[in-house]
Amino acid sequence: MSDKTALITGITGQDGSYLAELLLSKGYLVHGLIRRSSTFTTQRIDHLYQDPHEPDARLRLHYGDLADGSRIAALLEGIQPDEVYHLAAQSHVRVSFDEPEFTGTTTGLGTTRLLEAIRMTGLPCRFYQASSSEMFGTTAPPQSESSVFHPRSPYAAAKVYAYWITRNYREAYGVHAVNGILFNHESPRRGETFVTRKIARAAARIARGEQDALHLGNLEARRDWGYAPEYVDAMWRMLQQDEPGDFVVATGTSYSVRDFLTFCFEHAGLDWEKHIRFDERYLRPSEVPDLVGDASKAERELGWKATVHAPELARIMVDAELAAVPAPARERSLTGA
Ligand code: NDP
Ligand code: GDR
Repeated sequence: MSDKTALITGITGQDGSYLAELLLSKGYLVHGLIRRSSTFTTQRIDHLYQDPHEPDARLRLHYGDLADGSRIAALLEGIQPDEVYHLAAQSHVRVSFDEPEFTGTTTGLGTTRLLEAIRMTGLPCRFYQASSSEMFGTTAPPQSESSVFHPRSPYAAAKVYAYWITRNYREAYGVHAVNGILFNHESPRRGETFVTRKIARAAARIARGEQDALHLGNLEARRDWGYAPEYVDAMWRMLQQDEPGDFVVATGTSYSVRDFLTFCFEHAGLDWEKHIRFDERYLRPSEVPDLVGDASKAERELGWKATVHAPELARIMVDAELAAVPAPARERSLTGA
């Protein structure tokens, strides 16, 4: 068991929740940064909750925001983490076209605020940056660590900035900082407005007779979809390396949105063509057509390889929706998300 201390930003998100589980299972003391909001946003980590009044609680949560650099510095000073996993971001590509400036200040500059806090406090901690396959944009597949970036959204542009500032702090100040360039990864904990969860959720609701139609945008985009619990293991492995580096994490396979739709609806015993409606609000002003990752460096140097591919992922997600307690539809069609 480890006696290390980790700080996770974005602990209430999909990846943060799986990573917190993984690190707690390894014996880490886990600190999480959460945003203050008028309602609780901790549903994905409520099962990990530990009474903070207990002196040996292994999960500790702190209020803070990526926009607030002095708060981040104060937290780092107090927590003295061995490892910082920076996962927090405005992570929705379509929403980033509506909120480009906000996306820049959180998804982009948020990384600088953390790195600068590490530099100023002089902490010898290791730093993980949640970089994204979206940075490759229109670069032809397969995409690897040496592929050219061509960001196609304010989100992707902010992630390219964050990627380079992470490398800059590594080169300029010797921070042990790594970029995990993760391709799409999904799970039953995926946010409801990302396409895989939206489809899996609708398939279950239609099968139960709770809704009839699902509105979607571009069905031709191709993505390399993996399973989130496997991907957080790759994050951890990256920070255990003696030398910091950058790693692509992917399955190496690609499927279209239409394929994923077929997998989910067939698994729920449905014909998707009877239920799908096109809605242009879900189109992006510029799209990323085809992502397929080459994760051979991660396999070689981290001993990591994906085992769950899109067809099985679709079954996992639909089964989780079918087993869940029915909830009201929450398609936020006004925002195009
Ligand atoms: P989610 O959208 O599920 O989670 C995002 C997290 O960031 C949430 O905990 C959210 O808090 C937090 N957050 C957002 N804005 C702020 C802010 N201003 N201050 C503090 N916290 C904030 O993302 P994922 O778990 O899917 O992804 C994790 C990271 O990995 C993100 O950076 C994403 O861009 C990146 N990534 C994801 C991939 C994927 O396929 N999932 C692929 C490649 C990269 P709250 O709960 O309060 O909203
Ligand atoms: P992505 O994921 O943009 O790849 O970013 P998303 O699931 O939003 O879109 C995937 C593809 O599906 C198409 N699409 C739709 N998308 C959404 N959200 N809603 C729809 O109704 C819809 N119809 C079709 C999209 O056009 C797109 O081509 C995710 C995020 O997690 C990022 O944070 C992360 O960096 C990347 O994955 C890798």
